Amino acid sequence: MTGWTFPTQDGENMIRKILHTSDWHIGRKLKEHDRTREFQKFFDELLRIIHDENIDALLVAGDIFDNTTPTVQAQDMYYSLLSRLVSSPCRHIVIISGNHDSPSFLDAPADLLEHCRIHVVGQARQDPAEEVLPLSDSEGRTELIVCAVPFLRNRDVMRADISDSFSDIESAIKSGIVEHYRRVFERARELQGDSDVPVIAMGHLFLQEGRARPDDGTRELYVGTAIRVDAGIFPEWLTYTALGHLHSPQTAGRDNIRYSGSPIQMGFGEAGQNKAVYILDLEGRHLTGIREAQIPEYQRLERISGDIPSIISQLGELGGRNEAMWVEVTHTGTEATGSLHKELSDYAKAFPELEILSVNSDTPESEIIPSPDTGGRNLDDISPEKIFDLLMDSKKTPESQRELFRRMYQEILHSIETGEAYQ
Ligand SMILES: [Mn+2]
Repeated sequence: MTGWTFPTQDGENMIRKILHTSDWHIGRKLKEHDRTREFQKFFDELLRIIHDENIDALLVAGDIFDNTTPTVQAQDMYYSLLSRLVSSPCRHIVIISGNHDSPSFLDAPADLLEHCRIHVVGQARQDPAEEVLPLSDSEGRTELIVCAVPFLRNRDVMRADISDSFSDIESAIKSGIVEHYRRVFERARELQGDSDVPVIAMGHLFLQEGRARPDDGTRELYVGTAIRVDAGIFPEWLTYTALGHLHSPQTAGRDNIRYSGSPIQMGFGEAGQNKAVYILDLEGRHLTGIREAQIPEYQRLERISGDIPSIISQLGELGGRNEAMWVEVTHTGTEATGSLHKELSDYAKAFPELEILSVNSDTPESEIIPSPDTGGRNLDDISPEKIFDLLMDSKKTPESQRELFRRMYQEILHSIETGEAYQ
């Protein structure tokens, strides 16, 4: 406890613990399935951690909502959470917008929320220095400086004088982002001076060093391009950088530059993956530890694939666990799959806890409708019924399905011959 001269001598109001989270995507659905229960459970867990750990400041690095026009229910969840946070030990809450958010929607209640120590930066400020927030303790002394840089849209960084000097739009945008952050850090450094106040950066962007996974719900930052900037834009003197946008928890470039990732699995691509929030331990401006607090999987997601017998046996195995789960099925076999979703769902009714959310096919078109092997004979010399049998041979249609398909095929032939199909 020595060497602290600012903001307090006794250290009573010092910032000791910060919680970093992002990419909540409130209101997100999975294949049209509501996820309210999962959000509620995550918010309960977040509040529990804040109370148990005595968190001083909460940072939410963008993608608060899943879309720019949140439903009434999504807004209700957001404001209920904020009101619970106001009566928590957390003294400062900083929220920035992500690429999924509407900046103006987030900003609308900002003045009111400011009175509750909730600081929102939705729209990028004309003067980037205004995104630097000096946050005060109860005595009015600055105890934490947060660089709250929201997701930067093209229009926020494309100044006419910048774009003219660049041959391509991508370098112009990149350069605009770098310049924006540079001005933010210049201001933060000036505010910090030689005090012991920690400076934390926030951003919602794609760093060169970051990793996205397929189907993890991370939307491309810019249509047609994926602009990534170097982690080097965050200067070494920053205490920590709290990022949003990538959905798995990870470091980016340096140990104290991190993406917390989304707290719930965004898609089946993330089934079974680690979800977390980060807890930072601080002493003055020094980071003394980063801990990962695991967020449980509130809705089990399972992916299975194979041909129909394999899918059935895997469903039976999963169903036997008597555990609530959502399943994504990918059919990779060559059997006919016309009503597979319905058939599998009927089968899964035996397991009330198991719900099939989607059935896809990975089988190439050529395998679904291969050319029948006619042994070199001209198709005109073979009856349509025989051609159909050859087709089922090359598709390896199980014997049990063939009689039904033959009858259906007969009906089609009949309707073509009688012209009924064209009525
Ligand atoms: Mn996101």
